[in-house]
Amino acid sequence: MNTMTESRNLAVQGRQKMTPSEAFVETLVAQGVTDVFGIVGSAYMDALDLFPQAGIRFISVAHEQGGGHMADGYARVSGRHGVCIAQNGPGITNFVTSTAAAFWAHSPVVVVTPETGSMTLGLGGFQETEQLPIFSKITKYQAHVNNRARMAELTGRAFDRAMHEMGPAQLNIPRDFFYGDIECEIPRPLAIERGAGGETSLDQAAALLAQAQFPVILAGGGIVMGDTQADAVALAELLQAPVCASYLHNDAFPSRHPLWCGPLGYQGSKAAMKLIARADVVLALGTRLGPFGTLPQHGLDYWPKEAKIIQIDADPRMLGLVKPISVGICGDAGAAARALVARLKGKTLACTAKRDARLATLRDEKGAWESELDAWMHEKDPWSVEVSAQSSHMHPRQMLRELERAMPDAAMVSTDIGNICSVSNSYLRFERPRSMFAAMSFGNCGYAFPTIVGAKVAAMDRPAIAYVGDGAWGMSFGELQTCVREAIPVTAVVFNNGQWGAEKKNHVDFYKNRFIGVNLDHQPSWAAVAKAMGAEGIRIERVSDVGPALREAAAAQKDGRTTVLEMMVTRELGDPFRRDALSLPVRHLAKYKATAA
Ligand SMILES: Cc1ncc(C[n+]2csc(CCOP(=O)(O)OP(=O)(O)O)c2C)c(N)n1
Ligand SMILES: [Mg+2]
Repeated sequence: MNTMTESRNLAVQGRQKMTPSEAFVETLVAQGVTDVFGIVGSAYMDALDLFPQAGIRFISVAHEQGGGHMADGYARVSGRHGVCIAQNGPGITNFVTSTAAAFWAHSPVVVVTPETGSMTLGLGGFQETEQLPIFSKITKYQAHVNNRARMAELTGRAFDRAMHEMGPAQLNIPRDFFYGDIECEIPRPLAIERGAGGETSLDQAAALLAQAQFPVILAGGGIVMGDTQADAVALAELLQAPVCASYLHNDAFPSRHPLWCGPLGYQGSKAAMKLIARADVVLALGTRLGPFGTLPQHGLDYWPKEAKIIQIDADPRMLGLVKPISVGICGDAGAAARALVARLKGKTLACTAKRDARLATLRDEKGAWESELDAWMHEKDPWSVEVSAQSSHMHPRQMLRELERAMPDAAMVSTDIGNICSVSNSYLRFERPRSMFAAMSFGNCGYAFPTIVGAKVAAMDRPAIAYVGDGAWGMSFGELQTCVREAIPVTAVVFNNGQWGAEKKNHVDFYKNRFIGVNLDHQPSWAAVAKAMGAEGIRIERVSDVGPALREAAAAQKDGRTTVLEMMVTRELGDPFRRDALSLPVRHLAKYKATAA
């Protein structure tokens, strides 16, 4: 899963005298760290000075938030730690959003947060803020170096906990503690293997599956993070069970596999929803069953309320948290899948009798959904029809279908959180895990671009493509500087619809088109901006140009070139995000009556 065994030999062995900076850097070496994202700062300069000899590349970014997302993308594609570091105070507060995003993406990011000096803490000196409370709810573990002699121990623990608990760990270091003489031993990584779960609950799950007439597997992020897709495939094939992907984990199961139905959730696959709605037993494999990911969609309230649910998750706190379950298994998705296969192999399975009918339903539903997508050229609500009729630009859905068709093999795709990015969920299919890097449950605009930059650093041989709305692009395009400066070639596909579309959709549906703050007028030409920043920039007006442009941009990555494809699309908008959470406006005060529903 990682390269720690090789790197173990590179770090110094045995107890000896060193400086805390050396102890910190050597512990990074022991943990296999080769890349650190951040912005230079005096707070940790003594340690930074050692990076080149330690074999660690410092990737200098444009904004710390971008650096944090890069660490996240790096971790998500490699399964190894992503590491970011910055100046105490403002550099560190810039990490907040990216740390929260990594928390909900379950990424083992280590956020190194040098702090104001221990001798002036509390005096209101320069660049001072309490750095632990800020991150307390968005990290799995916080290490505070309370004594310089503990630098190596606490650094090692932060790295271990990030991996064990699958989420960000903070390492907070008073800046004066980098200096001095200490004596210590560099700790080696503590690898802890996860098991399949309790024997009794695995037996219960196997019994339920053996009796199931219409079992459906819901494949989650645990399969991706555990690099265990083959085990999920083996279990699905044994049961001949349709497989849905959990929301934004389209890469949990190979999309060309006949049992694959597509993703559930916002802008997901109708085939997946219709299949799971018929299940009498659902095996939720490596998923927390997050509430947003199973909301009704396309008018379908598909969650099978009568079905028996078996949930497998590595975090016991997620079991039965959101959906009632019949059996909860705290275990590794792959190990649990293998344990279930071992229990079920050779047994009489009730679902075998109905296999042909089930597979026929699966084929029919998938066929129907593909035909519907093929025919779904544009959005059909009156507002969308009106705005697109006035426009010569591309329909977003047509453009997304072309991107899908041109997607290079082994591509890594990150997606942002706008309307078009969300619609893309229907058009993103992958054959291998660690390929889709969506903004996940934190859902912050500005996630996709820096995340794909980090992913590229971890997998330079794979095409790296970010889908980004123009609003979110305005937040994140600064990292083009990083691509150019650090020679990290990626492709950004920017959807220029001249609006914060996802939010505008709420104005259309709930506020009678009273648009406030949603139009992005007077935008620059993003293609021209890209060129001015030293990247390629291409403005795409026609659907027929979309595929060739994507292929060319992906190929240009091999020559070290970053490309921004500015897609000129209409202002039409797909279904909204939060129909569940908005109400029509009620106004009691006379002054505001005109805005009542
Ligand atoms: C950091 C942040 N700010 C605000 C929001 C609220 N928000 C969600 S989607 C969205 C609009 C996105 O617009 P754009 O990126 O242009 O994509 P489009 O919806 O137009 O496709 C906004 C503002 C958010 N999710 N994250
Ligand atoms: Mg937009």
